[in-house]
Amino acid sequence: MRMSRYFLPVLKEEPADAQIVSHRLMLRAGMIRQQAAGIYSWLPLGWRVLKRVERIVHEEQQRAGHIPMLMPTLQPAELWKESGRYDDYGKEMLRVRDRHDRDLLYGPTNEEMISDIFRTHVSSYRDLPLTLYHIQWKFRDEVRPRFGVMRGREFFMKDGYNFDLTEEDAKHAYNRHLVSYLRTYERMGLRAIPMKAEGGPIGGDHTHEFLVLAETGESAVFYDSRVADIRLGERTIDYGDSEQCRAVLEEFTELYARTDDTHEPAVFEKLVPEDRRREARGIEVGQIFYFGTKYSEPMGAVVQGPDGEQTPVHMGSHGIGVSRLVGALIEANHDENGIVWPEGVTPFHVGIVNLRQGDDSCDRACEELYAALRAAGLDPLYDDRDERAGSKFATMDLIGLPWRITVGPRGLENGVVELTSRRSGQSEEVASEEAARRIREIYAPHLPKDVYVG
Ligand code: 5CA
Repeated sequence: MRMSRYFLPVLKEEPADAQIVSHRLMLRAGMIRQQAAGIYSWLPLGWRVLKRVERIVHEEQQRAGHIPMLMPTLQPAELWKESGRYDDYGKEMLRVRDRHDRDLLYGPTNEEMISDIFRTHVSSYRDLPLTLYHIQWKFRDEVRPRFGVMRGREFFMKDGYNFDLTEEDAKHAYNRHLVSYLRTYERMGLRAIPMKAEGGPIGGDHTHEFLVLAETGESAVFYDSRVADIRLGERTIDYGDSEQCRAVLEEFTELYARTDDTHEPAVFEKLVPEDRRREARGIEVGQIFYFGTKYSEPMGAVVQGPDGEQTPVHMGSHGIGVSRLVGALIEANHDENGIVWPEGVTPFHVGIVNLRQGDDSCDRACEELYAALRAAGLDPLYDDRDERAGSKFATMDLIGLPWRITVGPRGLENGVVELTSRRSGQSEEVASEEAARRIREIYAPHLPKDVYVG
């Protein structure tokens, strides 16, 4: 993309009404525009990050064997009356009436609808196990939408639903989701800690939330400091192997880590040595639930078991806050000059700054670099505007691309360009081809995997 042709409405001034850094930076970097309380347009730069996050979620879900689909945002009220949640959900649910006086609602989640799809099309245990998911906009009429996309009213969420014959199979699905979530967050360069939590309106007491530690987080968390050091890393996991998945769950959940909903001070003090006790704040970026037959029973999601008996399926649901993650990523990755994107989610892979637009050799070198990077399947953002160097650098720093290549007349005389890391601030002078090679190498592990992602 050429900056001169792009739509990047960066703000010069600090937005007055944004309380936390991610919200401020998303507004300043021209990523979002608020349209109503808790409802946002995703401007081109924000949309790119949202799509990168979404893609990683898709890839990791499909790697775990989960099947993508898409359900609508509007749902008929009848389905929710069957489960009893139409009344329970209260004011958080946005209710709509159509021209035929039929009651609809803007879906806050999809347990009912997926159970309806399941009961219509699945009748035998031979079709299990089955896990379906989608990534779709949700609406919850939050009392206090705040912090930009962190607590929106309309937000983008991945929600997945497993259907299993037995509790044991459903627990495997639960553990498999935990592993796939760990991988998902790690690929984004985030450390999210699974913590014992509460079921809330979704239900079930077998549930974990995934929390990214951040001072601005809305949840109070209590944990053993050692839990923050565990990584999944590059180990190979066979998602079909229930023992392997269970072992990962145990490794990540045996140490004390709880949100304030489940925190027990006496247990905390008993289990965790004083020097390892941590009290902090966190952003909830996902939650997994096992709730047995809570929805399948009232909604008739039953299959014929091996013994010929009709039996309600065991279910769980699993959510990732895709739009919230964009804010959480910025909370975890910024400095005083702006955002610092991890390579896995950056909106563009590298910025090219032309220090003397209109100079033949500078223009030519930039064009060659731009073409070479694009030919390698990368997305460079080329600042080809006729602006001062200082202003170009400030914009690049604000929008946070992890790498910048600066092309100027003096360097070119010596056959070099400057390659700068946004995170460390360190620069190196290298030949232009070498800069392109390095960028290709850095991004090789981050390029889209060979999975269908709609
Ligand atoms: N049905 C279950 C699992 S699919 C469910 O809805 N879970 S949830 O309520 O925990 O939501 C899943 C994730 O969506 C949360 O972990 C959080 O990251 C995100 N989320 C929830 N509410 C909001 C909101 N108001 N704004 C932004 N993200 C949200």
